[in-house]
Amino acid sequence: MSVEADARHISADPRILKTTLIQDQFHIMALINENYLKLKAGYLFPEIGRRVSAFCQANPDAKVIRLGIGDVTEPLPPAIIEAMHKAVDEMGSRDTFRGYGPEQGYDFLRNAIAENDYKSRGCEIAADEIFVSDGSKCDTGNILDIFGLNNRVAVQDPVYPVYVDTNVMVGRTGAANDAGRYEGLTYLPCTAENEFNPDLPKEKVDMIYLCYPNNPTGAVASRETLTKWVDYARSEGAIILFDAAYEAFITDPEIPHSIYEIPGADEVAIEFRSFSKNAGFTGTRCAFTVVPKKVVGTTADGQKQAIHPLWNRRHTTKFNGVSYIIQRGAEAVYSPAGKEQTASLIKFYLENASILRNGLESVGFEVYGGVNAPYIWLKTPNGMPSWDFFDQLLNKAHLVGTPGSGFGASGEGYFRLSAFNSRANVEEAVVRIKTLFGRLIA
Ligand code: PL4
Repeated sequence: MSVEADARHISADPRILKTTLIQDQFHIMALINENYLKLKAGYLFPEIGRRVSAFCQANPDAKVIRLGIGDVTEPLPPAIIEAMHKAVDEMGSRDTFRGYGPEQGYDFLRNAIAENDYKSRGCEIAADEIFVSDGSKCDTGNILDIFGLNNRVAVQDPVYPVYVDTNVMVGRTGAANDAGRYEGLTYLPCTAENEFNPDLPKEKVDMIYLCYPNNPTGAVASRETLTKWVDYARSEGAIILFDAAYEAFITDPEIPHSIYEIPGADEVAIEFRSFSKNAGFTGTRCAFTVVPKKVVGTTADGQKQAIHPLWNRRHTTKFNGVSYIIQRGAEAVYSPAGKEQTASLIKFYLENASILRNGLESVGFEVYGGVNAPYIWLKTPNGMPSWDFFDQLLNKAHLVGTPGSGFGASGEGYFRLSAFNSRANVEEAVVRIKTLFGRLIA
């Protein structure tokens, strides 16, 4: 008998025996991660892309305006381009060439972030608590590597789908029900009735994703709201995963830009930030995650364990750093010229949001968001299902948006429009909306 076969026969664990028998039956094929089979349909954004491509193929003359996926349209600001050009030149000379950089990011960028995003707002975040990465999408998914599977996780509903899908992938959930909600997750409904700010969970949860300014609803969290969450996390031993990808769009001076503006948050919160939307890096890729050294979890036997070294270990083992050229570009976001130029980019997109909001309101839509966020969240007419509204808008006005149900069950009956587009396209979109809908409310 071979060593492998022998090992199979001596296993006392019936699950192992079952597994090996199945492997025998299928000629010892590699087993898959079956959690992926629990995922409902495709990932939202490729699904929108698929439907739009099919429409464009069938209607090649249609001038489709895309307000669906939140992707920037305006070029990188000149200060950033200049810094990147300089960095390219450095890479072309033996004296200044760089190979692998520190996985956590170059000090020049980590220091600039600590100084400008945190110290300037009174938050004591040290440069070595900042981990530079190639995107918040990856970071919000990858962070799950360092947490136990038995944690109870709460998500806002509707929500950026990455949080839910990555929890399904790692095996923290059961199957989805007909509404698309996965067994094992705690959903926190965000609707017009609660002004898109959910109540605290009724059951104890261990990890909570919060996204402010919110994708998709455009809601923001006041100091009071954030304090409520920080207090909850501190009293329940929970950790908040705070996604602030749209922080730069906050216009209300009373709204905190970072969760660390709340006392005690640096003991319970991890914050995700991105250069994608403030500086136009969606195609260039640069972001960062803040893991304060004071944030702790526990081992199964109750020992306290800091999260920072775990994330440092994960990041340095599975990631090889963002390109030097890109990090120099990100550093330039904090230069005087970079600050001015990125501020005018944000102003431009917020003006787009205002044009969309006004246009929709003028024909009677109930509209939210778009003031401290680049997303408009509207109620579909007469409670129309959100994918039906998507089809109607695409077929009759050649406009693409994102169906609210794609963000979660509580998003049904809502629809998201993105303000990331050229001014001409946004104005044309409003004309088409007015033509298609006339006045909804007489
Ligand atoms: C489509 C709350 C957009 N293919 O660019 P990153 O990775 O630094 O940031 C991604 C991200 C992180 N956190 C929040 C976000 O909303 C996003 C980007 N979301 C959208 O339309 O909702 C782009 C989506 C992209 C994706 O799958 O992320």
